[in-house]
Amino acid sequence: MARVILLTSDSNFQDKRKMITILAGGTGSVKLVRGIASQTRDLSVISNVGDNYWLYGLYICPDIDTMLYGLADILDTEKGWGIKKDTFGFLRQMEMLGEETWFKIGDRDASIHLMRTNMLKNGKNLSDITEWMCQKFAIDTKIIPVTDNSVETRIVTNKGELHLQEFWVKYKGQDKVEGIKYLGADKARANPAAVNAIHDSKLVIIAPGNPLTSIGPILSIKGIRKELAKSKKKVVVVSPLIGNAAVSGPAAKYLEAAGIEVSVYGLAKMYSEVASHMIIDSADRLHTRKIENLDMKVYETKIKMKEKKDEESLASFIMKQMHV
Ligand code: FO1
Repeated sequence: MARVILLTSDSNFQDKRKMITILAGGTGSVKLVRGIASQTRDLSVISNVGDNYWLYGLYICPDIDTMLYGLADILDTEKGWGIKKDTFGFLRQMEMLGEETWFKIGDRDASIHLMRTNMLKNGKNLSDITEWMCQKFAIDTKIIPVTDNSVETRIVTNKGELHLQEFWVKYKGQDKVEGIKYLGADKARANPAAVNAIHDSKLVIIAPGNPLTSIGPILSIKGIRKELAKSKKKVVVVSPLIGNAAVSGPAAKYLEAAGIEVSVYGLAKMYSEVASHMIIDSADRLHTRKIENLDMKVYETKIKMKEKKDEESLASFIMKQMHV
């Protein structure tokens, strides 16, 4: 009897039976994405766009770029953003020309923003540009901006409202946070590729990104939230908290301002509409029973990813528990 062997060399080939989608933004997310990417090629990443920022006429997409650099293994892992060993000649020149230089754009990093901005001006959308960048960096993982429309994360402080980058980088997160807004989210159209990725995946992971400034803007888009709620049974959240502190970054400050309890239980309540499983740190096991009462299945493990081997072992743990 003849045997048919299907061979494919198409790097875009994806086996939908095993496809994994990760909702991501920021440094914590990149570590987990790298871990999962080390085990499968059938991976899509839906990226936050809320912290995108226009500066010197350049369109900067920090979460997309951090993901690109992380997967291409050129990320400056000390800082958690930018390209390792980048130089800053461009920025020094901008300073000499009298511009503000609080946002540290490296020379190689600048070329990405420049290309992106030119491509936007030539009529391409952010999804096409990001796909092109993935090809240039020879990345198998699909990076999908959650929307091609503008959604801007604004931090409401006691001194007024600021773009996230201004609040966190320019003013070093000093002011009292009174709230968070996702400007444009109500009108933004969910990227159809993102909705399809959620629909087609066997497993959807909400990465351990900042719940309100990395994941929040993604969930603020109606089409995404609706698809996740429908797919809830295959959605797992990875906690970005251990105890009442974030593994990294200002998550606790934003959660407090939004009136959300800073604990894995507070997060579980926040995510319970769109997820049915949660990975928490073993140190938080006291909350397990309460989270299970929200009809969520809980898995305890070590969630801190200091080294590559931690990224890979957390990824294996998730895939094993979720039967992928
Ligand atoms: N974060 C900083 O704390 N300081 C910076 O000067 C800075 C520059 C920067 C340049 C490009 C880029 O893609 C990211 C950059 N970030 C910087 C990180 C960024 O502000 C945030 O961490 C993310 O937006 C949150 O995900």
